[in-house]
Amino acid sequence: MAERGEPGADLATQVIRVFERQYGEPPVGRWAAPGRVNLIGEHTDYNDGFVLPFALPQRTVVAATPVDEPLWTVWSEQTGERITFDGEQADKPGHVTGWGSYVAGVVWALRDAGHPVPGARLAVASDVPPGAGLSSSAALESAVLTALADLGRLGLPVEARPALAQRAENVYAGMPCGVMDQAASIRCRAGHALFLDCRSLDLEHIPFDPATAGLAVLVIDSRAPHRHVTGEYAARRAACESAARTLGVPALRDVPLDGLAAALDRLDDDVVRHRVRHVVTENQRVLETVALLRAGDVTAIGPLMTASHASMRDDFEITVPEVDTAVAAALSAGAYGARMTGGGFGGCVLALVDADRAETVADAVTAAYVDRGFTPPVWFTAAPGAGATALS
Ligand code: GAF
Repeated sequence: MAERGEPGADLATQVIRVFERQYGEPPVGRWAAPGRVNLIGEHTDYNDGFVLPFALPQRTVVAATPVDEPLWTVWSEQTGERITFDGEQADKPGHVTGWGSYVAGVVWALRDAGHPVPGARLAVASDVPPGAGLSSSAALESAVLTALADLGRLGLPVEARPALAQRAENVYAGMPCGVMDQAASIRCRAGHALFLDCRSLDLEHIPFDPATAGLAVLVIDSRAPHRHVTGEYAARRAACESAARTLGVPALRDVPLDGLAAALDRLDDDVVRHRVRHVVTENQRVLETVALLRAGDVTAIGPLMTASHASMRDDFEITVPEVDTAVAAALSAGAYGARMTGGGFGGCVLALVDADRAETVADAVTAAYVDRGFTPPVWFTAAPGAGATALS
């Protein structure tokens, strides 16, 4: 299996050259925001529940300079495209499409909230792989939001930023995601996982440094083709919201674990019962994972990760054969726990392993892929990195 190259290395320098090539002068500043993995707590965010992501070293870097009119020009080094939109176009959700919708969406969300967003020239470079479930869109939104907030001296509190970036994605780009990815990209701290209550947006930085315990988090990109992701995601969200209405609670977060059996009895659709069981048990697994990490017992979170995967596979039905194969092979090769991370239907698998066995476990996953005739996966090990920031 191929190992990905060293992330993040010289993107910050590269983006200056890219900006100069596009606009003929150096940028006023540079800002960066990371992709993320979620250690545990999947599809709990839009149910007002708990999540535990950490930021990746891979990040999106934006170089920018303000201009005097409400006009945004954006070059993407990844796609080799340049887009331009004005205030009127930014004010029409859906007008700018593709990757540009995440940029225009941020401008829209800021303007809609009454902020005097400056026009700007921007250049974007990123090593967050797109389509791998590592939140490349949230990294782009968060980097652009951080850049525009600084350029316009908007005085935007960091606590308010994730919800604005989420609105960009929900309303402008049309993806009904929760707040986890934007919160992770903006608020994570190096060496920590982010324990977030998605209802109150209260958060706690939980120390999480697998390397000091001789461990590693292996991130395996399943390379499964993403199919119908937005539609399936929206369907899961709708099922959860309708179940909450039937149960007479504001959100599934309000169904306690010891009230789960009674709640399930009140639902007459078997599929919906499975969805509810996933969310309620997953919230509990997040709380138990946090308790174990607070106690410094990192390997003990393995079984919770594996139980989370089983719940996503059997109850929430968001896994695909590639990720199930990767999880099973990683566990057989000695991982303490393994699970798919992110929205599902492909994306990445996390495996908690002894650091000196990372390659062996990755090789075992490759062998299982070869047996099944799947496209070979790509892997890297990830230590928790920092959230969005200005670069000096
Ligand atoms: C995607 C979404 F964008 C998040 O909000 C979250 O719901 C996640 O899927 C599943 O936990 O990444």
